[in-house]
Amino acid sequence: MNQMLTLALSKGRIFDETLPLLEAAGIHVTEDPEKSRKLILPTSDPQLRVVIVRASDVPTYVQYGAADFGVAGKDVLLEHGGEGLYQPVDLQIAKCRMSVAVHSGFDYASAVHQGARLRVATKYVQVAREHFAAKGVHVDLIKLYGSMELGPLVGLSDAIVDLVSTGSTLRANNLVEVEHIMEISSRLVVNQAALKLKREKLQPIIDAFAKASLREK
Ligand code: PRT
Ligand code: MG
Repeated sequence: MNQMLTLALSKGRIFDETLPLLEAAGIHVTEDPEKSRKLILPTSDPQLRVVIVRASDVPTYVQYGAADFGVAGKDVLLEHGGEGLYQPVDLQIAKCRMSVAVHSGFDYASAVHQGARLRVATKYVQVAREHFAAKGVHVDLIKLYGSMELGPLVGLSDAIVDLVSTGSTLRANNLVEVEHIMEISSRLVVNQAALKLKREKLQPIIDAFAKASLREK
């Protein structure tokens, strides 16, 4: 039986922080995606290859079985919906938080208190919609695909919902965090059919990732 496995990763922090987990499973990725233009990378295990995709596309590749498993941020999974995905392990990598931020001169608390309708720019419309609905704050959501931080600076929006790790991007742009929505980390996601059909090959890797990720906590 063919037990070839395909792992979907995005370049950058997810790739970098998944490498030690792969190492813990005895797997080395032999090429650096930052240097290579290849989209399919071989590994030291002839039965495992890595495909490099956009972070927000990882759940889609795994959902359709084009990749058997992958690593995706909770932010990405909440927007995707997680349909068809088994999420066995919180890998505790690529950690950050999702927050509401405004221009330092904007009085968010009193705008909310007065029941003002707020314009909020974000890539995370599902999470933002639920967050403000739960608070009873009326918002017009403006979907962006990047550089949310610019929104309040040029009058596109009153607030943004974005990921924050060190806070230096907010500080550099004179923005302040006014609400903390949730903690974010990356999860292992597995195609449900692959888990059944390729369990013999997949389970030891899932177990090694779970064990190694305990050390990240
Ligand atoms: O960059 P690209 O548009 O290709 O895609 P992406 O942004 O979805 O991918 P990538 O690789 O940047 O992020 C992958 C995952 O890493 C995200 O889905 C998150 O789960 C996680 N992660 C962890 C982060 C951050 N930390 C983070 N700081 N993703 C993005 N950021 C950005 C944030 O959006 C903001 O612009 O970094 C900036 C803030 O960083 P600080 O350190 O200045 O606060
Ligand atoms: Mg990015």
